[in-house]
Amino acid sequence: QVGCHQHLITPMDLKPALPHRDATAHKGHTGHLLVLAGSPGKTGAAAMTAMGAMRAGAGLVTLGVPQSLNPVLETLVTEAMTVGLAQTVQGTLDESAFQTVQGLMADKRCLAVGPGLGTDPSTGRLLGHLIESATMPLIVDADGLNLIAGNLSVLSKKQAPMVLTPHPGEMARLCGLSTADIQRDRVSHARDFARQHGVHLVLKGAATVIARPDGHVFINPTGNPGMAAGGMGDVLTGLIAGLITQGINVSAAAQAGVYLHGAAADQLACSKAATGYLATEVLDAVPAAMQALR
Ligand code: NPW
Ligand code: AMP
Ligand code: MG
Repeated sequence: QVGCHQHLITPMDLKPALPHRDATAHKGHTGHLLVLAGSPGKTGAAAMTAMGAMRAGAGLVTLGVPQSLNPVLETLVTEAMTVGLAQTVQGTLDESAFQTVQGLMADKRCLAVGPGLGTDPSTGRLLGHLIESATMPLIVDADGLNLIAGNLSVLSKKQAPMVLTPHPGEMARLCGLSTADIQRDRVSHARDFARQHGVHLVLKGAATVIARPDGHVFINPTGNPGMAAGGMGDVLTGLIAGLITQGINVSAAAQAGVYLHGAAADQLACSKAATGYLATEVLDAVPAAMQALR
């Protein structure tokens, strides 16, 4: 215990929560995730989110991207399936993709939205429709957070559990404060937001704070400054979504995803170098980090 209703995450807590796999398991049992991500210049974020879920053990991943980017994603991600969706003139996802996305959601266990998505208002309206209609857990990151920052009332319309994964800059936009304000009292800001909006709030950065809707807070001990590099957060979104997809509860998935992400990066900081390792290398290190926890 690190204070009233604050808990430092330990491997002992996570071990029983990790997804269990029967000897007879097949990919129809291990869950199917839908990821909506990417815009021109930000295809890597979409690819790393999809791969994060596969590295966490999700059975199937479908990645929905603006249609002009589909050929790029088909090449970038081998194991995930991709779908090209209606796009705006700027090449970001368009509100008119909603009907197609609704069809795609039918057999999914989780929906992850936001990495590299861009902040076009039409994409924002699409996200609003998704929050209102999704009946499976929904994780929102990066530009998905920037899109809801001016319209937090949409969170009261959700039907399903939601996980929000802001870095301090995104949290500042969500709260209408400065990054310095957020960093001064990370726990209070995370807890207050989670309680007020009934979401699981993952406030990233050194000692990531995970706040549940009931106000309970978990602090992550893994991770290192080598993670201050592009793409790291996109990998985390995929990990948490991939764990939820395998059927573990949303709070446990958020804690385990954050812990494993940091543990994989710590392994690289030891075996490779303190800085300069890549987000895609963290992806590759995740299965061993998970094995070490079992
Ligand atoms: P400051 O300067 O301190 O006030 P942005 P982004 C703050 C995609 N990507 N501790 C800091 O604010 C993402 O998915 C695509 C403290 C900083 O200047 C998004 O969709 C990639 N402060 C989009 O790009 C790879 C922190 O936030 C500001 C902090 C934009 O995302 C890259 C920057 O945040 C990227 O993932 C910390 N730990 N962390 C690809 N290959 O496709 C952040 N801040 O303006 O939200 O920009 O995070 O790069
Ligand atoms: P993003 O800014 O969305 O790419 O996310 C960055 C990821 O790297 C988050 O999971 C952060 O918690 C992690 N990270 C960044 N800097 C550090 C640090 N100094 N110590 C530990 N983790 C970090
Ligand atoms: Mg990010």
